Amino acid sequence: MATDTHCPYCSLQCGMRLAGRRAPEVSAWEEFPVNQGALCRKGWSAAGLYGGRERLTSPLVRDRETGEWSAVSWDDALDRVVAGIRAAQAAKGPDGVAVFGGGGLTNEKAYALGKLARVALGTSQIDYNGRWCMSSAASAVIRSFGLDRGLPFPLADVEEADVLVLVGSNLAETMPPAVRHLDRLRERGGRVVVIDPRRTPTADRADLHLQPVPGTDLALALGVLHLLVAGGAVDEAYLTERTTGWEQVRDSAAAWWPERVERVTGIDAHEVRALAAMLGGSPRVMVLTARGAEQHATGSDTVLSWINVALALGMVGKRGAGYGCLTGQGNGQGGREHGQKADQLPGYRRIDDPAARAHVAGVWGVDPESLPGPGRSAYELLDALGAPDGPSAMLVLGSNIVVSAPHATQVTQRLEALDLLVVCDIVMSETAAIADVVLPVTQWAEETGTMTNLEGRVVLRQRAITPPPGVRSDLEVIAELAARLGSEASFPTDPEEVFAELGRASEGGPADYSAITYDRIRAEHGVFWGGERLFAESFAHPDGRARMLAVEHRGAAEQPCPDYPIHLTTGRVLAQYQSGAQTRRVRSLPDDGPFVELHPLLAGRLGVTTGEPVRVATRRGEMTAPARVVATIRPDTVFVPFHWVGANRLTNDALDPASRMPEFKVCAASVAHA
Ligand SMILES: Nc1nc2c(c(=O)[nH]1)N[C@H]1C(S)=C(S)[C@@H](COP(=O)(O)OP(=O)(O)OC[C@H]3O[C@@H](n4cnc5c(=O)[nH]c(N)nc54)[C@H](O)[C@@H]3O)O[C@H]1N2
Ligand SMILES: Nc1nc2c(c(=O)[nH]1)N[C@H]1C(S)=C(S)[C@@H](COP(=O)(O)OP(=O)(O)OC[C@H]3O[C@@H](n4cnc5c(=O)[nH]c(N)nc54)[C@H](O)[C@@H]3O)O[C@H]1N2
Ligand code: SF4
Ligand SMILES: [Mo]
Repeated sequence: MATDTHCPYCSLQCGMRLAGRRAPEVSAWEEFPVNQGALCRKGWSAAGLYGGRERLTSPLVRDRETGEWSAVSWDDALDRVVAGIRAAQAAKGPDGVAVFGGGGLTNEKAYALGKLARVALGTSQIDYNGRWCMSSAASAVIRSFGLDRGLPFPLADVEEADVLVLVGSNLAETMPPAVRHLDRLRERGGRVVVIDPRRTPTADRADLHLQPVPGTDLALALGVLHLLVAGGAVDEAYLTERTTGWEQVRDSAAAWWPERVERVTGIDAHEVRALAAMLGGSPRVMVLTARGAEQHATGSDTVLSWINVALALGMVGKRGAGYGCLTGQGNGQGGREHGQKADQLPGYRRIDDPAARAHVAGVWGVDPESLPGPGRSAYELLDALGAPDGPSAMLVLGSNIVVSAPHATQVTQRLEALDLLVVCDIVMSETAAIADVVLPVTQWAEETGTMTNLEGRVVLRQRAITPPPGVRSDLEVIAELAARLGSEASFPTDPEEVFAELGRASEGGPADYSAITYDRIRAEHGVFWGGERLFAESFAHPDGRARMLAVEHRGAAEQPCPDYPIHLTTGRVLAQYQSGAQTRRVRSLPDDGPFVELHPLLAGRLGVTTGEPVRVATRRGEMTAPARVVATIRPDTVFVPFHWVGANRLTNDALDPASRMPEFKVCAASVAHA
């Protein structure tokens, strides 16, 4: 018998069927609407996650002097964790212990983790890797629309657009089954625009590909807006009826004539004009941003600038048009709604809102006064570890920080400065490898729980196979820790029970799950929170209007200079996922290690050819990897994938002031033949 479930990886959460009791066999689940049976090669090979030998099946503790690991019982491991937490809190108060979560965790886990932090540990110091993913888009849409749901419409609406603008998305490699929507749109006569410093497989499918200098998307948006105003293409009636702030936004674009845009972005003025003409003349324009536009110290302003373009055209709320952010991690959406974020309580409530505190404290059966306030954001939290006023113990669930954090060498030193690092994982990730205690947990096909996909559709991953002996679920680990810490609040371990509690805690909040049940999800192929389409009639601000906010181009935090003359950008390849902790262990996926993508002109200057070692250095560190010489990248830019240790030794930890997103997508580098 086969079980209907979803892929262990990205935010498309493709439906799949699993059969086989010991090791799962993946087959298509044609009826699930988002992917209609299609999977990318990571999905097809997901059964390889059971690569046996590398799976952790016993709690492990590491001797700090010898570095040796020994297997211990769960009781001993948990006692050691609780003793370490107590010591940290005795020395530093409740905030002496930190919690770091992940956007790949189910809603139930994210919720339980936030509750563990606020109730059982009493710490404000919790945040998660979603801060490095879509936080810039989230902060922008909360300010402009008043509510954050990645796509405020089903993904298939893409097919109805006349022009689709993808700003910094390589979805042909990052969510391949979504490509069919692009193909259908073009079959209908619609056009696709891709804005990316590289001509990616996604850009190969575009009618117009603009290749900006990394970090200049905001200037391009201002230039487009300038031309829309000049050409009389803005929708004045919509702006009057549905928005506030248009005059300031219009004025902010006044000085962005195409030749100035060309100087800043490196995109020919005639291409800027072509884009504006295409947008101004189309009844349905849809703008989608992804990490290329967002992972910058100016990421949230960049998203605002593209939202302003969509609003000026009167598109937001119109079917087959508008603005959306393509989330990334499996539960990138739900993971940011239920309280593992430093400033947040379940239901996307704010932790500094007295009414929200009272409601959630009521569900948890605790005094609202006992709940801590907002804590540090992900990078700031990691940067404070081991500092006099920072946490000295940390619990990690669902992130491989050593590989994926910016300025990773420094972050790794901070992790090593902790008195206690505890990692719950499936495998010995690079972060687990420097922990004091590693707790082996169940994964994906071995457990049940909900995920919220990129469209805000809550889906159900169902247990299909029996976990190996020796592992426990994250929910069980959280509950055990809470009990040992003497918490009086209840921590259920049955996912459906946790989901029902999450529903009550989220009730009345911006992301209200109270009407969603496992049975409804099964019956309806997922349930959208807030409804299928948002903003058709009004926005989520009290006056129902969208806020247009004027933003200025600032550019990358680190500009090229004689010592570091090249732009470095980072991102993904199709066959690997994130820090690679999971996919590098799937034997049927290619694991060729990192590479440096560079243009023939640059390669010629350096005297390197494909396969030869290239050294890339920035103010923070260096790495060497084989060259991949391709004509598809800007000659002033190099690209390194971050699925292996290396890329993040180089990246800049400059943060966006609103979202606290690090600038993963651009810094200044020197490149040489190694
Ligand atoms: N294969 C695979 N798929 C994945 C993942 C994975 O690790 N592997 N991870 C998932 C997750 S968590 C996420 S967040 C998504 C990410 O999905 P995407 O955002 O599509 O992926 P990235 O490769 O990070 O970045 C997209 C593109 O941004 C471009 N870019 C770099 N700098 C700039 C810039 O300044 N401006 C513009 N306009 N573009 C720029 C890069 O060249 C790259 O092609 O993918 C999800 N899907
Ligand atoms: N240079 C550069 N760096 C980046 C990016 C970039 O574009 N460039 N992108 C950023 C983005 S968008 C993201 S999302 C991050 C992602 O980077 P990470 O936060 O490192 O994410 P993963 O590699 O998915 O790590 C998940 C870890 O949790 C484990 N795990 C999986 N499922 C579970 C579970 O259910 N429970 C527990 N306890 N563990 C589990 C996995 O084995 C793995 O070790 O990287 C960021 N870093
Ligand atoms: S696109 Fe994403 S969810 Fe779908 S099979 Fe690939 S990794 Fe899995
Ligand atoms: Mo992400």
